[in-house]
Amino acid sequence: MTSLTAKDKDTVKAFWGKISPKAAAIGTDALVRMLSVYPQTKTYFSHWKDMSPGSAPVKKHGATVMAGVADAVAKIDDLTAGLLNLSELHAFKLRVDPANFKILAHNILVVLAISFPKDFTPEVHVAMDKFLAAVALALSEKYR
Ligand code: HNI
Repeated sequence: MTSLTAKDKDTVKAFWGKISPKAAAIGTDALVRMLSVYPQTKTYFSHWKDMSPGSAPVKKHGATVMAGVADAVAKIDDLTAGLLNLSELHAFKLRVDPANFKILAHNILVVLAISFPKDFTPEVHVAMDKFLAAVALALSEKYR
């Protein structure tokens, strides 16, 4: 994986600054897409009362996931250490197949592109793609 340059990091932080007020809605949309386009991901959420688009648990978890991404933006200089506890939780408690991190990262990227067509320049696209790939990799750390 190509690592984030100093310029990429600045681009991620600036773009995040713009979109963070809408983070919960972005997370919800990304989760809805993930569950619908990659239905195998639904197995992890079978304990929810309602997994349908716009349901309370989907909205709540959309906000939760994006709070995790916000935390990752803050820890962008050392994602492996910064996300170690979250990685441990997903690996040993939730037992999420790490292939799914890339799937959610892709869905977040799609929602960002759709929601912010003007701000989502090629430069932002590449920086966010690299950042989300780095987040997915950091979350996979405890599986090794
Ligand atoms: Ni994930 C819980 C962050 C990808 C399944 N997840 C969380 C929590 C955060 C979080 C934060 C709450 C932790 C806590 O309670 O302390 N998850 C993230 C991030 C990503 C991610 C930042 C990737 C960008 N999680 C995924 C994926 C799956 C997943 C891809 C499965 C397909 N996560 C879960 C499940 C829970 C969870 C399941 C518990 C939710 C619940 O309601 O029980």
